[in-house]
Amino acid sequence: MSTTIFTTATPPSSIESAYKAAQERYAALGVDTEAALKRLATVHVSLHCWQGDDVGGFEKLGEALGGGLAATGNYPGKARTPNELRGDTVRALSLIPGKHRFNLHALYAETGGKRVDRNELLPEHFQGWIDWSKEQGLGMDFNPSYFSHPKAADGLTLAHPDTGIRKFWIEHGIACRKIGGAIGAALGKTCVTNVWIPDGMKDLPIDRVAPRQRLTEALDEIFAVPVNRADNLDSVESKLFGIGSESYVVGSHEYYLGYAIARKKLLCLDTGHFHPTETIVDKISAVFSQLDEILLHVSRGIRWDSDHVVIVDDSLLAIAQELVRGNFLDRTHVGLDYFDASINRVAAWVIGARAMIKALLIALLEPIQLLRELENVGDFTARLAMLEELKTMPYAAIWDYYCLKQNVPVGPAWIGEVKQYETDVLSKRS
Ligand code: RNT
Ligand code: ZN
Repeated sequence: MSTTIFTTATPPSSIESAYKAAQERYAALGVDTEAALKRLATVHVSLHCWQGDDVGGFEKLGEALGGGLAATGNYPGKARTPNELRGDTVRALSLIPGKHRFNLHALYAETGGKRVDRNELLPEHFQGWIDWSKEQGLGMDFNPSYFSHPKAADGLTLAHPDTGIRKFWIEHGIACRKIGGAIGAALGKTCVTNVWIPDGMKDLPIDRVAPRQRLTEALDEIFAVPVNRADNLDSVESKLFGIGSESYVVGSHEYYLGYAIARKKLLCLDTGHFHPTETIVDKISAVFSQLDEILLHVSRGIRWDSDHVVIVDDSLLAIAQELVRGNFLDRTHVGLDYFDASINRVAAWVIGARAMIKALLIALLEPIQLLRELENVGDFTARLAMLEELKTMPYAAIWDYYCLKQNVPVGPAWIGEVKQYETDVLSKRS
C-alpha cells in the first residue's frame, strides 16, 4: 500500500489556482468566498479533553467510567498524565485550521498527588491547565464531573434522595462554577461551565416527580452563588437515556428546556441525546425563540448515544446550515463530545474538529440570499433544485485554501503527521 498521500503536501500554487476558479463559481451565485473564510475563522470549536484518554481523568480513584458512559476499544497510546494530554492536544490543534478552545472536566484536576475530593476543588487545582491554555492562546470551557465517583455509584447525584450525597454534589457544582469563573477571568475569555448529571433509573420509576423537584432545588442552590457572567456562563445538558438509566432520566430535554428558559441558563443540546432518528436541527431555531445562547455537544450517535467521532454527514451539515441560515453563530457555543477508544485518539480529535469546521464552511458558502428569495416568492421548485446543485459546488477547493492559509496540512497530509506522532510519542506509552 502506498501511503505517500499521507506525507506529500499539495503544492500551494495548485491549491491557489483551484481556489481562484472556485471563487468565480461562487461569485456567480452572489457568494463572497473571502467573507465566508473570514467568518469561519471567528468560530472557535471547543475541543473536549476527554477524547484523549477515554474520559479517564487523573484522580486515580480506581473507579470505572461511570454515569452510564462507555468508551469502547483499546487502541494503544492514550494519555496517562496531564502533560501527555496537553502534548496530544497541541499536536491535534496544529492540524485543525483556526483558533479554538479547550473543554476540561473537573476529574482532570491536578492536585499534586494529594487527594482532593470533588466538593473541595479550587481554581489552583486547574492552574496547570489555565497556564497552558494561556500559552496556547486557547479559551477554556469547564464541566463538573458527576460520574466515576463512589458517591455517584448508584447513578444518582443531584437528585439523590440522601441529603448528604446531594449536598456533596451541590458543593461540587458550586466549586466548579467558581473554577469556571476563575478560568474565564484568568484567560479574559468567558468560560462555559456545563452541568450534565447521569441521574436516572434502569427500570420503571413509580415517582418521576420527586427526583425532578430535588434536581430543581439542587440546581437553584448551585446557581444561587454569584459568579460574574463575563467570566462564566452556566449551561445545562439534557439526555434521553444512559446505560443503566434506560427507563427514566431526571434531566430530560423537556425538563432542562423549561429550566433554562425559566432561570436564564444556556441549554446544551447534545446531538446524541435524543431518539436515534431524531436530530437537533429543527430544535435550534425553536429553542432560540426563548433563549439567548446555547451550547452544542456535537457527537455522532449510532443506534444509541454511542459517541462516535463526528464526520460530515447529513445531520452535521443540516446543523451547520441552521446555525448560519438562522444567523445563530454568535449565540452558539460549539463543543465536540465523543470518545472513541478504537482509533488513534489524536486523529479522532482532528477528524471531528475538521468535520465540524468543514460543515460550517459549506454552510457559509450557501447563496442564502438567493435561496431566501426563491422561498419568499414561492418558487419551491427552484429552491429544491438549487439545494441539489449546491451539493456539487467546488467547496473542497475553498476548504483546501483555508487549510493552506491557516497553516495546517491540506487534505490527507495531516494523517502522515499523526502517524509520525504515533511512532515518536504514542507508541512509547505502555
Ligand atoms: C454524557 C454527556 C456529557 C459527557 C461529558 C463527558 O452523556 O454527553 O456531556 O459526555 O461530560
Ligand atoms: Zn454531551
